Amino acid sequence: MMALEGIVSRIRYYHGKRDYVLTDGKGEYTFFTDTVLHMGSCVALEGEMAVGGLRAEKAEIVTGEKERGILENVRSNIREGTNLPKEPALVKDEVIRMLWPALSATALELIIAKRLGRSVMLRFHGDADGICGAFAITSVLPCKAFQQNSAIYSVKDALRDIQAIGQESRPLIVLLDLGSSDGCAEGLGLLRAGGLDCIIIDHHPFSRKDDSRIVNPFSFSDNASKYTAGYLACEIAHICGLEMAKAEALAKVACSGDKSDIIQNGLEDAKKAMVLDFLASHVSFGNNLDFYKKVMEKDELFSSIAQQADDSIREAAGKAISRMKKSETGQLTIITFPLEGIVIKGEWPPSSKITTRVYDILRAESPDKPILCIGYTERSIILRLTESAALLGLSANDLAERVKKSMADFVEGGGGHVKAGAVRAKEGFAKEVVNEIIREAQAAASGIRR
Ligand SMILES: [Mn+2]
Repeated sequence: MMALEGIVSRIRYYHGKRDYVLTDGKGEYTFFTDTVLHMGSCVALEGEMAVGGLRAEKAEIVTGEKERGILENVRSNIREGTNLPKEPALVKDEVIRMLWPALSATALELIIAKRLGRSVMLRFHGDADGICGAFAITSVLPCKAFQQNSAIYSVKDALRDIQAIGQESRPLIVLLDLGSSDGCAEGLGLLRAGGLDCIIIDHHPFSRKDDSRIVNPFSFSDNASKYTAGYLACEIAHICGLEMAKAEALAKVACSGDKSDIIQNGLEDAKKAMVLDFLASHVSFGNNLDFYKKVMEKDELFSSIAQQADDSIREAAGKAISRMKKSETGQLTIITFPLEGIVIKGEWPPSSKITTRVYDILRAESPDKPILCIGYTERSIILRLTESAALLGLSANDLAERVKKSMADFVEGGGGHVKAGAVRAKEGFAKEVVNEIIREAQAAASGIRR
């Protein structure tokens, strides 16, 4: 007689019959029983070894205290049997070293989830960063993956997900490139109340720093948006076994998409990111990962989509240039243009891409000129400035921070880097905020001359 305790981690159906795989965290055992069991069931088996596996005479479903004990045992067996790398592979700076315990703990959770056959749902943000991260995670963990274009995980989202996988085996939800900002607290609270476990991999500013389920570089730095969620997911997937070359290739595109230089990325990465952003803005929800993958693999399709995406940016940039206003303060040239009517919210091309294109054109015309370029819609204001404008002491991030303070009633958020930034204004107040940014920039530029 042989006895085994563990979790049903696989069920195989054939010819109207089924057999099971049980894991105790050390090994996996095929067994047969007449008792009907489900994925994730915690069971105690007794039986004899037979051809192909254990013939269980007794298969008892264990619940309550004993179940918790067995589950903890299985988890600790997996933990002990798993060799995790000792340090990050893609980025090794101080912030990522501080984030490393959270990154490897998350990777371990995913490894355990896979071994236990947990029912995992991945919700990824619908842009190049989120999609690349989703490619990485789904390559190491089978999950149902869905695109989400809002960065806020709402009560509605939570209810939908509870309904979708709440009844399945030890459900786990992974939110990627969304979910940590304060506006998500209610939705997440509901998920947890519904018994759904949730892991969040994100790089948006957040305040719930005591929440151990949130992996977010803002825990350790205020200048953390450059550690993109897609990059973090690649680092995690690499711990879970994704090959270094694949992890790095995906992380480059993710970073390119979010204008981050933590990993060096080039023109090819930018092109891939553009195609993913373009696709994601046309296919707004559902499981599109397979489709995206196909496009990336088919050269001809990829090139023609890249061409189309690029053409529409060029066309929109042309329209923006025809509306351009120019002002000069000392050495600094400030260019502004409204994007109203050129940009349609949620559609291609977005205001950031158009503004960048106008900026690229202006910079190509006069490479050494200090230029601040501002494109704006009713709510969003995009800032780009040239290297020589930065040398005058200007910073897009500073400008954003200043109006956040001086126009607190009209500005919802903003930030960025030295040469690129964005500000979100309350509906209808973008023009006022743009004027204030211009005044700040002029003051900064003339301050330097004095
Ligand atoms: Mn992102």
